[in-house]
Amino acid sequence: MLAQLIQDPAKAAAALSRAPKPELDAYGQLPKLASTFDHVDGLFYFTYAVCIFFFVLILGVLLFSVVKYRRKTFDQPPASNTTHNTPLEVVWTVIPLIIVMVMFAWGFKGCLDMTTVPQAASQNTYKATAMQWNWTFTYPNHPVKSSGAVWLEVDKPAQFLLESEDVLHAFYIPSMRVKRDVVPGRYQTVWFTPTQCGEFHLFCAEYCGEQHSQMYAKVHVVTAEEFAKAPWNTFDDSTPALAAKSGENIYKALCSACHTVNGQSVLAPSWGGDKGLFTKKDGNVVGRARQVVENGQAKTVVADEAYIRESIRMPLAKLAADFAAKANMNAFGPDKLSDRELNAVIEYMKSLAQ
Ligand code: HEC
Ligand SMILES: [Cu+2]
Repeated sequence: MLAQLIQDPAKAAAALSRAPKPELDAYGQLPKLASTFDHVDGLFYFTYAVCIFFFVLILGVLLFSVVKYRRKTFDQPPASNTTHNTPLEVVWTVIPLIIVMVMFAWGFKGCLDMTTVPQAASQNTYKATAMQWNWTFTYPNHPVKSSGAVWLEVDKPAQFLLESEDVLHAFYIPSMRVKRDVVPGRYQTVWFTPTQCGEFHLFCAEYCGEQHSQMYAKVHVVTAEEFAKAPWNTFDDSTPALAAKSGENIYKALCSACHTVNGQSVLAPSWGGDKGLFTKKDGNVVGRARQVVENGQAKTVVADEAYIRESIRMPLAKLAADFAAKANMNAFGPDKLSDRELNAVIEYMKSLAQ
């Protein structure tokens, strides 16, 4: 949300610095970054050139005629009485028809190639799950998922199965010429081969609610060597400090669209500041009192681990009183946030205690 970005200049700066800066070629164009370029860019420039050619031609003839054949006196007779010219009309119908047929055939072939998944891609299938307002990725042969970023191996065809948890979204990687709607209740597929290492943007290209503009993820294209190290697998809860760090990463990927940690409760209760979930008392971290609504009844509870766990697994059980009327949080079940990940998030919340 814009207001939130403005209130938080650090977040705004981070969002801006996330824009990838690929090298442009001599014509100021992107180099070929994915297999899909062959089907999209040539046709795009062809259409563009045809449009410019006819724009100049038609406007030129028009301007020329307006000047040359304009009426110079009121009683000037028409220069010609011609009303039809059959050969001319056939020509200006047939030539555009041929051009449009060429565009159609070219586009249709590209469309077929882009929707026919080759075997190599289907053997390297990712799952991308869209939900308001983030992306989560499941990898072909790896148990650990990632949110907010995905890693691909360069020169290896990849297929994405696209699913939505809630509303219509769209999977859009402009620099790879990839775009497909993500429709709730069905799987969509899309495939491509990234051909250059780098960092690219994945956007949601279907307006899907308040935080739609923040629904983006990073696409990392890396070498096979780098990929084998599973760079997305950064989860580590071996010490409380590492768990808090891992919890922060989860927060950034899944929760920061609504929750802040700086004490500002704009879209959802903040986890930090003087209204945070935990506070320090005699050197111990303890839960703060929370005003909640349970079954329509207002009550006060202590924000302990049990309350927080319930708020994440079953957000509707007890609603934070200030947000009871706009409680829009999705439940994060064990399939989306494992128990260890949930504990890491709680560890992070505790690290925010003041
Ligand atoms: C779509 C926006 C949204 C997202 C994303 C979201 N939340 Fe929430 N959350 C809310 C709202 C709104 C409330 C207040 C209403 C309620 O209690 O359910 C809330 C309440 C909570 C509470 C209770 C807070 C309190 O002060 O009593 C916790 C804990 C919580 N969320 C944790 C999480 C975690 C962990 C994540 C990420 C894994 C997350 N939320 C993602 C909107 C969101
Ligand atoms: Cu979306």
